[in-house]
Amino acid sequence: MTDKDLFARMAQSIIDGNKDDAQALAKEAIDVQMNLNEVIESGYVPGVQKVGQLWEEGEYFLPELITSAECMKAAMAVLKPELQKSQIETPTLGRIVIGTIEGDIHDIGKNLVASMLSANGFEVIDLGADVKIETFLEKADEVDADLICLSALLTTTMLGQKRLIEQLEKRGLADRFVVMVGGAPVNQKWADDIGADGYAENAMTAVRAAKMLVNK
Ligand code: B12
Repeated sequence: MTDKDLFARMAQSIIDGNKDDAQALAKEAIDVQMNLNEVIESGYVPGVQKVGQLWEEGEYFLPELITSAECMKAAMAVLKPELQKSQIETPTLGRIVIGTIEGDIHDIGKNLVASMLSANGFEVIDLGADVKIETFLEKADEVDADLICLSALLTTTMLGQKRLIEQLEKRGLADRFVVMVGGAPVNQKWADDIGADGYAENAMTAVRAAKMLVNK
């Protein structure tokens, strides 16, 4: 079976909501030593994207969405320990506090970004989803974070990214913390408009952007 066939089956396992298949395919990818970053981005993520499309077209409803999200998490649970193993054994590149903004429970994309950052040598403190602005600020202060990463999947919670940056400015902390934003409705223009230091479209580019931002 080619990599392309395997990617297609991974995507299908998410679309079908078949947790056993999703995990079995992840194990197979590890056994045959595939590039796991590629497995996530080209195998499983297209599956979640297709589910999003089916939901938008009215073909899928909330239960299917939830089942697919659980499948994605199940596959990631298999892949994550392997990703960690390949983590570069060098001193940390920087300390990152990451989470999804308050009012938003979407965490698949945020988890992917957190896993990739961690696998690429950053120390990642993941606050989870539905995180209050105050919690981000307290944690960033407590661990002396180099970078705060904010995920938002809803147009309403994007505003929380803006509010956090406003709070940093209000408290005279804008120069102390670097902020990177992301999430499906977020783009470079939004990042510029709200004064974020960085933006990345996906987990791979987030690693590149984070490296640049902490070296600034
Ligand atoms: C799965 C899903 C759910 C699951 C979430 C499960 C989970 N644990 O995350 C469930 C079923 C729970 C859910 C619930 C809801 N959802 Co929903 N959901 C989705 C769906 C289909 C996929 C999202 C996803 O996981 N994508 C795959 C990941 C890999 O992509 P991603 O999240 O974009 O992340 C990538 C990048 O954006 C980036 N990234 C992400 N975060 C960050 C952070 C940083 C710092 C950086 C640099 C990059 C970055 O990198 C990631 C990896 O490549 C989207 C549709 C879509 N097309 O996006 C709707 C969608 C986001 N949901 C939507 C809605 C409306 C809801 C609900 C309000 C539905 C309801 N009526 O109850 C609730 C929200 C509840 C809440 N308060 O949060 C809307 C949002 C509309 C809007 N404009 O605001 C969407 C767009 C669907 C639609 N078209 O209507 N949802």
